[in-house]
Amino acid sequence: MSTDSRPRLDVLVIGAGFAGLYAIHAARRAGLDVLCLEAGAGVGGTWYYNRYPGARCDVESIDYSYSFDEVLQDEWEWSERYATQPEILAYIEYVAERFDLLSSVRLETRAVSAHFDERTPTWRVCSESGEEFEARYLLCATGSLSAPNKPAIPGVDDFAGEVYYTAEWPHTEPDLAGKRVGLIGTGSSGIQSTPLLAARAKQLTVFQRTPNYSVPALNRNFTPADQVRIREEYPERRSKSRRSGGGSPYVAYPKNGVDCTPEERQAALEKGWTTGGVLFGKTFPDQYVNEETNRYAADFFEAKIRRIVHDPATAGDLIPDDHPIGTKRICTDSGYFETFNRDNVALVNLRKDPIVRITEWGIKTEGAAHELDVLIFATGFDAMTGALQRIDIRGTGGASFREAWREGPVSYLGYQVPDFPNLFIVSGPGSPAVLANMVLAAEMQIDWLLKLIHHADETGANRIEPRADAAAKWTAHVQEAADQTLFPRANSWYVGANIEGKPRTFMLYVRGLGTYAGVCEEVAENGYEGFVLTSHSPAPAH
Ligand code: NA7
Repeated sequence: MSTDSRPRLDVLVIGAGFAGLYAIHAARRAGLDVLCLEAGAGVGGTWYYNRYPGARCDVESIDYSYSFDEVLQDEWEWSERYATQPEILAYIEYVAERFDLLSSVRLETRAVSAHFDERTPTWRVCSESGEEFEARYLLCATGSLSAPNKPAIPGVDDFAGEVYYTAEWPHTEPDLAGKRVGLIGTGSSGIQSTPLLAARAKQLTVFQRTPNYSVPALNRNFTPADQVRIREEYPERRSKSRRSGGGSPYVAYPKNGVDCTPEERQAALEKGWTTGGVLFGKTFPDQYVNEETNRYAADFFEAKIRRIVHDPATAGDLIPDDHPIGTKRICTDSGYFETFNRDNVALVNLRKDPIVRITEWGIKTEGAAHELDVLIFATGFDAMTGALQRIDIRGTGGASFREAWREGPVSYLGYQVPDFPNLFIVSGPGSPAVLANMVLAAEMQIDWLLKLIHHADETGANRIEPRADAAAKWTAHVQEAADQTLFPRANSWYVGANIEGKPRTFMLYVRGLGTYAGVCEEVAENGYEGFVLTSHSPAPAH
């Protein structure tokens, strides 16, 4: 096939979420010709789709925002400590317009295949409608939590009422007034939506398979004085965040939990709880590595929940006992546990009373028939690998990407996979991804990758790939780093446990953003060690 008619881009980005949009901006700034394919009808990625009631980010808004432009940072005002999905989406759309990013985005263009042509060497990407794109480099910003998990519960298609997925929430808000609503799933999406669904519906029944740890977000509106303070503190805040583990400017209590007196420990946990947010999960530096410290935090949590939830049996059902606190992403909520004190809310513990099947009229569990008008699935995602695996990616010699990750994702630094030259992944397995502030992490990764491309261009190389041994070593290191913590104990999506048949490997780099950025910097300083940069003359077109 001739390549003459097809414009050849420098960089083709897949996905116009936070990462993909920044990639457009940064690539342009680097003088590269860039285009981005986005399956949705608008930009925003995960924040475009997850518009369910109560959807918010659990990273503070002033941290979960771009840092690449100080003027942008200065002119945008977040209204709340934890922004709602509409405000985050409005921000993303604002940035897209302000930097004219939309002119490089093809909306409603789902990439379905990507094949590497060794002769040129370029990537040829095909959209669902059959359109083809060709680029020297393919940058997958496909998201960590973007491929919805739709569990095949028996009878799932039989239900005659309304069905919604939190990850594909309709643009027109469903009217739940007077309706009996069933909610399956008690991860972050289920926990955030529960209080609002309960307030809108006649009756809400929450079907819980595994109880989850959730701490009060303690969200609040920012005052004008906050806005001044935020601007004053921003430079320092950003620089601390980049060096931190989680991409936010917080430090743990200065002492390990096991070295504290009981009073000191209690006070530190109380401070974490009343500060609000996910950082309760990291109150002590040893909380993720030491079972004893983790237990203190879990016991503290349990006492709080027993005080909030009036019915002791319901409280008991809501308290996790299957994983150390924080080893599944801790949730943050605004009145989740309190909602179970309402007369119109019921909890079904699926461990005691499992679902037999979904029927035309609702959900039949072993012990009861739950008649419903609306069924909502907050059942999460085929996280980290799902979005990439849904594209038919072929590398050198026709190597299949799905096959390459059949036993778990292998990558070098989370960026590249052997046999898939010139393909880069942002926020993928092997990177800190969702264990850190995704926006700062994506900026860091994209800046780093563009420097690598620049280096290749400067040295006349047109093919970049990782050494197989470097990828194997990094992948083993990611697992070993996790094995030194309590993280692998949880049946979380971090290990793929939420998807049947998915290989169990720990997919995220637990040592944090600052450490990861340092490793990447060192690799670059050492001449991009572990990467192979070569020059291939394009073969003449036929
Ligand atoms: P999560 O955290 O993966 O939660 C999904 C929930 O759905 C969880 O409670 C699951 O139970 C439940 N689930 C999944 N499949 C089933 C079936 N078949 N039956 C019953 N219950 C089921 O996804 P979220 O969208 O809430 O949050 C994802 C991330 O977004 C979150 O970590 C934050 O980082 C933001 P399980 O625990 O697997 O037993």
